[in-house]
Amino acid sequence: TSAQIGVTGLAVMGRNLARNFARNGYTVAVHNRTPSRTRELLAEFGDEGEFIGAESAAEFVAALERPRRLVIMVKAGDPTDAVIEEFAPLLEDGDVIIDGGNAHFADTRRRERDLRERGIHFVGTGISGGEEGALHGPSIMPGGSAESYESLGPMLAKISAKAADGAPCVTHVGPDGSGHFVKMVHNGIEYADMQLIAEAYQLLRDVGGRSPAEIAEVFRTWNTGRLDSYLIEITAEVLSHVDPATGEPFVDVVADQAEQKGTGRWTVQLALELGVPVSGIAEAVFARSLSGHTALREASRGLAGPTARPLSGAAADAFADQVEQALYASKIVSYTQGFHEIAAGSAEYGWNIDLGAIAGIWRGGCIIRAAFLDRIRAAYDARPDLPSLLSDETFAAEIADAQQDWREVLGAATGQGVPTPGFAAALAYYDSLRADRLPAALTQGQRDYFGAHTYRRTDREGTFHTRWAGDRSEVQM
Ligand code: NBP
Repeated sequence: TSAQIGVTGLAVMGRNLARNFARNGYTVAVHNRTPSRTRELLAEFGDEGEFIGAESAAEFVAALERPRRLVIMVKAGDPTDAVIEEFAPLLEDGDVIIDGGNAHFADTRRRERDLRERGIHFVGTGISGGEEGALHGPSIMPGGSAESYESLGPMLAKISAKAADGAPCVTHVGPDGSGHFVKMVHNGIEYADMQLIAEAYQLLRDVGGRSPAEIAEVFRTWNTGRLDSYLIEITAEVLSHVDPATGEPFVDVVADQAEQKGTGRWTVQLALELGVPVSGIAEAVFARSLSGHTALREASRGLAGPTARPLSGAAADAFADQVEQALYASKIVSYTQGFHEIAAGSAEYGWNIDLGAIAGIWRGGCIIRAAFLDRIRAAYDARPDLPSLLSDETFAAEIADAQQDWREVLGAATGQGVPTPGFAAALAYYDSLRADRLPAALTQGQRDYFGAHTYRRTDREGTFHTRWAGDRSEVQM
């Protein structure tokens, strides 16, 4: 027999992905640089389905039916190139390499171009959902040729997560780097979601006067409403956990320094290059970075601030409701920014990405899965050319309902000195977009003053400059 799919790289992700294919009835060839990992997989999980263990690259390739489909699940970066160079010479026209690692989309574009010239399809595939997702059903974001997706798509659909309506959480995102690009923005949105939740927690604690266990209950309630999502659910779990060693709330014994692996930073770097304001995601990346500056924080500890006056009783309950409104409104803004970046990337690289389909495949399996994504999908399905999620009537109406509370929460936060960079950036974005006039007019005037950068006028066509150093008369350029 031959295998319909192969997986090379059998650390946590690759191993679980291989098991997922096998459990779904596919014969899976498995290979790893260090062969002991392959043997371990066969010994521990060999009875879950049909596996063909391969110890060498040649054996692995020979085990695959044609066109060969081989999934690479190794550490992203140089290891991916090393593995491609090991296997590509053994492949034939029409074979398909699927990179399921967290590659930067620019690397994926380079690899795809190079392999296409050698007659091999390269499918850069974002996979979200961690270890558990890889085993039980991840959200899958493949980018590559339409031809390769014909045979690969049904297999990915089978192993993917299913949304509540049963739809598989996979779609052909578009050509070359589009899948990894969308995965990158997914992670950026994940950073923003996590930051907003963290700010909500801090507000409920410092302003709302609640304990972590009480806040866990608040999140549990929110999770039954429009904020229903994986991240809200796990937030309640983390907040209600008590440290077994000290009996203290777990959240109080964990060092308050959040680390990062880089996909959030990539999202912001790309947004800067594409000129897309993703201020919420940027604040989330900066908040993690600030948390790690321990010396700077230590040196700043004595700086002046207001005294906190925690609420209680009915006022605390009312405040919690307002925080829910602020969190929800800010979340709409984060997704608005993330989808703007995907639309901009799609336009820049000619990917023709269907934004509704992306919202659809994030409904299950991935870290940002949420009931809310169903509505984003519906908004883009109804109007694929929607300029922004904020221009969708339903979201606009919800923000209209939330905005006063959103402002009052930020008022309380600044008044009591609780940092809320995510909430604040989201509101500033919202107010900037809806403003009739922005002070950008003054900025442009300053630019003309010191650098003769010129300006346009509201009342006439053309480009103008004022002779600031001379008689201040205006010239048309
Ligand atoms: P790791 O990222 O820890 O990579 C370990 C694997 O890479 C092992 O199979 C290792 O082989 C192999 N490898 C390395 Br390292 N260098 C190699 C080389 N030069 N040639 C051949 N193989 C090499 O594994 P992971 O955590 O399972 O993640 C796999 C990929 O999936 C990564 O790109 C990751 O970013 C991505 N991802 C991870 C998650 C997650 O939750 N962990 C989620 C989504 C995506 P060895 O056994 O011989 O050392």
